[in-house]
Amino acid sequence: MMQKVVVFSQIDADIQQKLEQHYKVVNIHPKLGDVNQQLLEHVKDADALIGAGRRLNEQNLSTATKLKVISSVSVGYDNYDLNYLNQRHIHLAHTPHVLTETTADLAFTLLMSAARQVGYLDRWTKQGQWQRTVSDAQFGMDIFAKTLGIIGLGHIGAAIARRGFHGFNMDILYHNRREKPELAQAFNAEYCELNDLLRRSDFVVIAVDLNEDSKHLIGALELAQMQPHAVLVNIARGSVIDEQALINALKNRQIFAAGLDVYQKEPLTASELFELENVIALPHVGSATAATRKKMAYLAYQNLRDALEGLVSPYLVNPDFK
Ligand code: 8YV
Repeated sequence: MMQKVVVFSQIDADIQQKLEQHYKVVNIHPKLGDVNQQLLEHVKDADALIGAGRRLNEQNLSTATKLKVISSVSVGYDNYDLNYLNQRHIHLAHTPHVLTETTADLAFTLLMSAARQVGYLDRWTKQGQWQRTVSDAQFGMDIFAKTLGIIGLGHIGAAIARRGFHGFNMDILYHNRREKPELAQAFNAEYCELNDLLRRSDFVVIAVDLNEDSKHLIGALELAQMQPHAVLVNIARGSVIDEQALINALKNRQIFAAGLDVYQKEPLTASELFELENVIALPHVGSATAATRKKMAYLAYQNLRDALEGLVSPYLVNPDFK
């Protein structure tokens, strides 16, 4: 009997086709009604789930009787109740590495756009405001040879450091759960306590996983440490920042600008952040190039197949259900 796979978000068409060649496939879609109800119904006899961008926990997995694996098309896995999955002996797989460089590129896109007020100036120019030589209201911040502080020196953080060090001759500071001497040497990077990094950096990029330790890591007190010409970039998860504190800091010009790809609530159709000229706001597109999303989908498909064939993929978050 064919194993059953539930696809809980839109995935690459080629991968959808591969799944349908090997498994009985059911697609969840908001157009078909309440998604949690669809999940409770279709996971009952599902062997695997694949997708991204949806919280999966006891609320929508409690009816699963034979679920072996959730294969997430993402590197982050804060959407999943890992403790519950471990209790239920359900493997969780993710897609690290294939998206590292693409996401690091996006981080620098936000850094440079925020530094040079690209969003505001694009709107200003298109509105016909450019009627004389620009003035200090249109000036930006220099990037070359400035100080880049990276919070979270994982694979993506290291790729961002590489861009800053080799591409822009920047001084690299980093804050991380543990020091990384090999990376420190590669980029002449200095480990800092968080407040020290915030005080000394011209650019602060958040690249940490979201977990109990990093939730609201950046709040009003931390933002107050930053310099008024500093730029904050977040390509990690929105909840690493206290979003209201950020809005206040931007409104009060405590920092120069913010470049954001993630938000406490997603998707986000309205926010005070969107009314601020010193915010570049993107819709969680860190890994969103066609090539990278195809690589992620293919890796997620491989992870699913490995798990259903009883193989221990190196991309399991909980190989031993711990
Ligand atoms: C995903 C991401 O596309 O990989 C991650 O953790 O944040 C993105 O690359 C996103 O999670 C999908 O919702």
